[in-house]
This record gives sequence, structure tokens and C-alpha cells, in this order.
Amino acid sequence: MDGPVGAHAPGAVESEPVAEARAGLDAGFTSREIVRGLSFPMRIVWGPDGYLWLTERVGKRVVRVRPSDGQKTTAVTIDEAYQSGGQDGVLGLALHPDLLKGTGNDYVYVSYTYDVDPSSAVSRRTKIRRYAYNATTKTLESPVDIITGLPGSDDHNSARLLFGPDQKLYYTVGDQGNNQFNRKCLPVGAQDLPTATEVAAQDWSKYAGKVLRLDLDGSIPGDNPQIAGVRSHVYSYGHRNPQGLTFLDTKLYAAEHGPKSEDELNLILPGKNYGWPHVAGYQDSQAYTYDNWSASSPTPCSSLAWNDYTPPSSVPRQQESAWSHPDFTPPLVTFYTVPNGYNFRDPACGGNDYICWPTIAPSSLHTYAAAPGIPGWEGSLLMTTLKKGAVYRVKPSPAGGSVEEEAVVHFQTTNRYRDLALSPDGLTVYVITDSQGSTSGPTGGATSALSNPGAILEFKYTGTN
Ligand SMILES: [Ca+2]
Ligand SMILES: [Ca+2]
Repeated sequence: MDGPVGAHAPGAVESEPVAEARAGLDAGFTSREIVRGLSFPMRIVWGPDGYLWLTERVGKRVVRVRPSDGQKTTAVTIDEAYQSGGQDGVLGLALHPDLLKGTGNDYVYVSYTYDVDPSSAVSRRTKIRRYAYNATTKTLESPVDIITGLPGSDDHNSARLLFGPDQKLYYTVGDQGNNQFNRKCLPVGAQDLPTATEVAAQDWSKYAGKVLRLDLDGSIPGDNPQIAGVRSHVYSYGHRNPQGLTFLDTKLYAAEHGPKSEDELNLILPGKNYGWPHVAGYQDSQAYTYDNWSASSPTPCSSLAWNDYTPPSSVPRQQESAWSHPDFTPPLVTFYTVPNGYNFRDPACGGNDYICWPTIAPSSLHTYAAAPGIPGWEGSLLMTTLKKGAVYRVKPSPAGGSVEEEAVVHFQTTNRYRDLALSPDGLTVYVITDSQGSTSGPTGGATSALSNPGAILEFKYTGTN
């Protein structure tokens, strides 16, 4: 293979830059910056009140932003949320589909990390809380914790919360960033499954690296899969950092960050095993080995220095081919698969190697269903990326088991795209950007000079449909 494959840039054209978005616009779109300076926006959802609803991860808030002028209103500040400067804080957001429909279900679901006992050393967990929306005061009130004690970390929380067409909540829990950097001596738990005893005790500590499915009150749905003989909230497992989750019709798709290569787009099926940490992407034994730092012997892991390329010889290395599982399910497509010997230290990134690794850092996943909407987009999946400052569009086959055509790259700017929302007519795409961080942007290389930090960018289709 000759390096990254699978995506191509469309004929991007420059159009009049509006405000400060300075987007490399696709033909037929205008762009503008609606607001900037948000505090690490994490999730954006179009609300039935015509406002954009967001979580601010570091700001520990849920806010509503008026798309016309960027006016921002705080719906709730969650003081209990724990934010360390890492990837924790106020995270997931899902609106009940009956919100403001007069059925009494004016509910908003929020996930966040918290400290179990603030009087001692931090012990971080994650909870999902339901609020009631008061349309008079425009605030969230009457909190009810529907599940507490989920794994929580300063890294790889994933934390995408989704209201499914089956009236269930879906929630992704990442591998917590274990087995790398300052968490290198903590084993990855993505293959660990809860026992019946743990489920009975409401011990959710095995939920790292999982996609969960919950009843709206937080209980375990009676039709969840039994995995290794136990029914729990676990819907699928073996995930690394699945920050993208969406339904296209009745099919559930997830996008997850790979290690140095092989970000994944997966079709999520109940009870299936997506391979991590034994397999990254396809089970091809190319450019990835499972190096289990916590099992270092005889030198204990705690006395080792982190190395992303060549671990010390005391760390056991496992080829992907050395592992097998009857429920292993490979991705539909990867971004990107590279061969053994691939040079992960591209000098173009000036030492900021990870920006040049053959990954795009998929940070969310959405379904494009509007018809008539943007021509050619119906039935696509839209994936925001942190590293390319782009929206990748991929079209699954009608059966869902494969990808029909190569990814198309839209709306590239020098930003880290965290999530997106669509207007009800499907003609406007609202993208939120990280407040800080590194990206390659449209021109390659690495930079931390973001064009629109902590912003909502609007890309509006003005062509004919
Ligand atoms: Ca996988
Ligand atoms: Ca692989």
C-alpha cells in the first residue's frame, strides 16, 4: 500500500470569506462564524426551539445559542462536574425527542465526570443525569441521576450520548486512555465483561471500552444482548475511543479513534467484539502490535519511561494474528491502514508526530437523511475530524455492511472539529471547534494556531436542490 488511501478532496473553491471563518468552501456553500470563545464545546444538537444546544466541557455548562446572532444563554451550570484540564468535564448531551412537544417529556440527558469523594484524592467516575427543561425560565432543573459510577478518566472518555429510535439511550465509554502516556501502567479493560455478581451489585467498573444501551431510567433493557452469559448495559465491546455514534435508519454506526493508524468506522451489532486492544482496525498484523505495558516483567511498568514507538523489551508485544475471538467484527473502513515499516515520524510535523500519523481523529458521527437536501448527501454519514479540520462524508451500502464509495472531505479549515448539528431542512451544517489543540488543517503539517477557537461555524448550502 502506498500510504493513506480512501479519501479525496472535492473541487474546493474559494468563495467570499464571511466573518472570520475563512473556510476553503465547497461549491454552493457559504460560511460564517456564529460565535467563538466557547469553553471547549463538546456536543452540539439542534433543539426544537430553534436554538443550538451545546455542552461546554471545561465550562461545565449546557448552553443554548441562537443561530442567527450567536446570543448565548446558560441552561445549567453543573458545579459538581470534575474538570482537571484533561478530557473530562461536561460531555454528552441528548434531547428527548418529545422535548417541547407537550407530552410531559421535556427531558434533556447530560453526562459528565465527577469526583466520588472530593475530600480525598480524586476518584473520577461518570454519570448520566436527566434534567427537565423549564421553557419559561429556559433552564434545566429537577436533576435525576439515571446512572452513576461509570468509568471516568482524564483521557478517552468517548462520551457520545444518543437517543435511539427504539426509545433507548446509547452511550459510549472509551478505554480511558489506559496503556499509554501517564496511564501506561493501567491495563486496557475493553475486553473485560461484567460478571452477574457485579451487575447485581451495580458495579459498572467493567464498562470501559464499551457501547452501552440503557432504558431511559438507567436500568438494563430486557432485550440487551447476553454476552458471556451475562446481560448488562453492554451492547458491544472491544472499543478504544468511540466518539462518534449515530443511527442511520435502524442501523447503529460508530466512529472511533485508532492508535497511530486505523481510525475506524464500525457497524455496531449487539454482543459483538470490536477487537481493541488486540486488534486495531483490520486484523492484518500491519503497523500495530498490542504492547501491554502493565504486564512488563521483570522490570515493573512503573519504572519505565513511555515510548510510543519501541517499548522496552520487558513489555510483552502481541501480533494481531496471535488473538482470535468468534465475535470479532472488523470495521467497515479505516482511516487509514498502512503497512509494516511505515514511517510514523514525518518531519513535516516538526516533532509533533501524532498530527502526521495516518489517522484523522474522528470526533463525531452523524446521519444525513434530508431529502431533498444537499444533492448527493442523502444516506451519508458525516464525521467531524480533529486533525484535518474537516467533515468526512461516507456513504454506507443500503444493507449497511460496507461502504459504497470513498470518503469526501468537506469544509476544511485550520481547526479541530469536535461535533456537528444539522438544521431541520438539512441545508445548514453547524460545526463546533475545540478551544485549543493541534491540527494539520487543510495544508498539512502541524499547528496550534487555530483559526476559530471554541467556535460554532455555519456552512449553509445555497445551491439548488
Ligand atoms: Ca476495532
Ligand atoms: Ca490492524
